[in-house]
Amino acid sequence: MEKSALQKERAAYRPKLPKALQGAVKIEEGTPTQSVDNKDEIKKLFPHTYGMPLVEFVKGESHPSKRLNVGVILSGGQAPGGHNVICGLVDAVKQLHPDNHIYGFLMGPGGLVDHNYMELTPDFIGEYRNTGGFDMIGSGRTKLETVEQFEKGYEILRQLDIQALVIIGGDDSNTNACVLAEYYAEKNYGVQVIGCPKTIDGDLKNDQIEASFGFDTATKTYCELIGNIERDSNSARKYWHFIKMMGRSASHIALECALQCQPNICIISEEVEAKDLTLNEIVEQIAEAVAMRAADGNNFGVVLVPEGLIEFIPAIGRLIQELNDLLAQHGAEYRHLDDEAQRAYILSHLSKANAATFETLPEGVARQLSLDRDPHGNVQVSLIETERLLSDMVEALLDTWKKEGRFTGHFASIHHFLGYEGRCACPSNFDADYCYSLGVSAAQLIANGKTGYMAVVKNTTADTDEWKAGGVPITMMMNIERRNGEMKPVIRKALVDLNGKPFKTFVAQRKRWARETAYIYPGPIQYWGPSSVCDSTTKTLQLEHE
Ligand code: FBP
Repeated sequence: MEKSALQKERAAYRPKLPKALQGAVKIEEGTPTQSVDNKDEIKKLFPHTYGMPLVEFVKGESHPSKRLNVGVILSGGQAPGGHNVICGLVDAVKQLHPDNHIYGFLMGPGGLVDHNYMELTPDFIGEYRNTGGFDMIGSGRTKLETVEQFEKGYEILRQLDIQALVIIGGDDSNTNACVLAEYYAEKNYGVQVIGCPKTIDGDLKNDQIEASFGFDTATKTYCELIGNIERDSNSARKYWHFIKMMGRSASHIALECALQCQPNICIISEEVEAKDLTLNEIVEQIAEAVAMRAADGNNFGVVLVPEGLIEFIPAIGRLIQELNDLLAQHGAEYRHLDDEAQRAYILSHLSKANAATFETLPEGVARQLSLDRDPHGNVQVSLIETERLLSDMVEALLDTWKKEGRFTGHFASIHHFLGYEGRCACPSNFDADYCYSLGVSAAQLIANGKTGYMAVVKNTTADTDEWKAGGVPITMMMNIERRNGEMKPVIRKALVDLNGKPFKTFVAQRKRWARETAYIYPGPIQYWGPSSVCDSTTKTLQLEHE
């Protein structure tokens, strides 16, 4: 692999570990836990993995460890730092016993089912230390959910004499990790399953998980680009930039970038839902800011739009719910019809109110909502051009206002989508350290015989030395939700908390940002230099832990 100068220097970086993980480790167990909701149902569904205690690692004495082999899977969307989780895992598992072997299943959970794997030797992983991407073993979105898949997986785990499997994924993948842990425990197969909290979206967090890895680096990457766009906009003074931000349902990424860059407008989907705003009301709010700035002679600006917005507009949300059920029950009947026939089929099967909403949507958006889902049943919001939809509607409204004499300025828009360009960035110091620590924690959970746990590292706003590592039972984070027309046990997704400090800090300033040009230019991620720059955490994390 040919390497850039940065890659060569970065390879030498030694991730910092919490004190408790720096030498021999012992485990401290807390009291039994309960799920966040639907306690009786979750307990019934997970009899072997429900109610286990929280665990924390503290300094201990070294004991000889029994030999074991470990498998690892990268699941779902890429997030900076995944390679470091694997490096931490491999280093720690090899330290437990030099004859231990670690196998990576290729291209996501599908690699386990289809028996595609490779051994991860120290030499091989050495090439990937502190690098972004998931290309070490690839990733995929195959959903592990059927007994046939679990049994196919078990075949290869037995063949390779693997006693523990680590699944590095988001909320859906960790939910499936827990189902798999329960199944293997029920069958007494002697295979432990451990999860690791990954996703740039930042929505896998709760009282036990402070942040999902990748959020720090991805948002820093986006902030550099937003800052550059803001400066361009303030230099040319002729464009309104509409920037769609990745992040699936939650608006954590958009909010973090707003806190760092102070754009003129940032829409928060969770607020749109809470205030029951319509698409027209959102458009009107943006147009008002455009008109207000134009009155000051500022015919330019920057708008951040979370990619999940469309699902949170209550009328569209209700439509999606009904379309999900329709797709689950009758998808096969209309999936292969031509566009026109499909539209007619859907319209004739929807309730009156939802059919009316469906009819108002541009054809491409309507098609996206009615058909394509990822394997976990999520609407593929990254593919919907919400930023264009909004700017077109703003333009139309401003045209009307112009005729009425209410708008005298000039409006020209440019569109961007910031998503994929942040998912494989070279991990920030925070993510490099955090991920390596998660990998070592996963190894320690395995060494201590745990299954159905997610590796966690807490106290992450303190110095790395003071971070606390341990594990949280996955069932503790679960509740029952409707998915693909069925009630299912799932990890509760963390949306932006409208009573939380990050949102409140944003609300306290947004009026000023809309009117003035209060941009901040964060610049690129720094890997060396003053700690205030290269070791800083996200604003979200800082505000949540103040
Ligand atoms: P995960 O939840 O798997 O981490 O995925 C994150 C994400 O980047 C979302 O923000 C985005 O909506 C989605 O993946 C895009 O999916 P794909 O990579 O399949 O296009």
